[in-house]
Amino acid sequence: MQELATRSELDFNSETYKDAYSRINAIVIEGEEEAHHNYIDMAQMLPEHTEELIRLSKMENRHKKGFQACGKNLSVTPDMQYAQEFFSQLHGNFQQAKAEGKVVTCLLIQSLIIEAFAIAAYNIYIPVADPFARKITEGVVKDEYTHLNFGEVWLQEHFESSKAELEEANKDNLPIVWKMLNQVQDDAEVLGMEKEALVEDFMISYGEALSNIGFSTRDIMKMSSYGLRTA
Ligand code: PL3
Ligand code: FE2
Ligand code: FE2
Repeated sequence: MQELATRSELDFNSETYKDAYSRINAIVIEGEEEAHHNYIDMAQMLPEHTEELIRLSKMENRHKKGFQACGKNLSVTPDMQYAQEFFSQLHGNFQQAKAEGKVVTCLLIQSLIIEAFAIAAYNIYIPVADPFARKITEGVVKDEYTHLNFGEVWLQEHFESSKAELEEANKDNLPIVWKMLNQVQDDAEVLGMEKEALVEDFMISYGEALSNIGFSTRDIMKMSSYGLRTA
């Protein structure tokens, strides 16, 4: 009910909407761009999965183009510098893990955290999006589930040897996600997206992934909310 009320009040051509969209659209474009590169990097780190990871990287590039079209459709210029700063900490952590050959950390950052964040954001966005962006986002979110699944399957198959590194990487990176969410909260609200819904959806996707990998309910509770209260 409330969602419908919010939606009918949205004016996709108002200056307020377009101003918020210039940042959110940039964040999504930058996120897809970084995901594209991250899968290319992981293709080199996991030679037995090179082909599949290159395939995923190409999907990310298509997602980027789709979201660029969404901005153009609303005559919005994405603020790419803002978006690069928005991702800088996660980006830095991924680069460091890559330099140290820590593929488990790379998988956690990209295939679990970023994909779960994207799935939450896109699912919450779809019902309040303009018709053009809704179509694009519906196609994209389907792909993101397969990206999350890649990380889940690999980590589940290597659970015992990855467990400690996953817990460590979760501690280092989950608090960054809560900060990012706080930072985007006001703009997301202008687009009709509630922070609580984003947190809830993220926790569901991320928690399910941790469960499929092999973590106990107790571990999942601890890990999926790490740093949330102090964010
Ligand atoms: C990897 O496939 C995608 C990486 C993108 C990350 C997106 C994070 C989005 C957070 C901003 C919340 C608003 C989303 C609005 C959707 C257009
Ligand atoms: Fe994507
Ligand atoms: Fe993805």
